[in-house]
Amino acid sequence: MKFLLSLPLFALLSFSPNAKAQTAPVAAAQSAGLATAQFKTSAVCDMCKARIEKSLAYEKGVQSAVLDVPTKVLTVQYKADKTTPAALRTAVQKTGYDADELTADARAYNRLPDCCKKTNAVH
Ligand SMILES: [Cu+2]
Repeated sequence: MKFLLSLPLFALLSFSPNAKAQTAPVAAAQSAGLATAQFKTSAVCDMCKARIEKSLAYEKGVQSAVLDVPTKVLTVQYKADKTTPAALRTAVQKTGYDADELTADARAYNRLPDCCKKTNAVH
């Protein structure tokens, strides 16, 4: 009987440190306020990739920006209290590329090298 009574206590003692270890990283991610957004762009090559990633890296609140050339999808990790997906889309437009349904800023687009214009297929 004594053994049976001590079991739940033992279970509590041994499981609570584990529970803490599991929730800690989640809590840390939440307090940092990191969010992820993905945009379909009009990038066609590695030069576009470098241009967009560099441009987004200078945007306020951006943690990381990675463009996948074959799918043209830009994945941005950002601090949710510093910027918004709308602001990030605008940054992509100002770099000369489409972002989802938004069309590239015309002046920025015209400054792109010919090989980076969206009339070109992905290469
Ligand atoms: Cu390009």
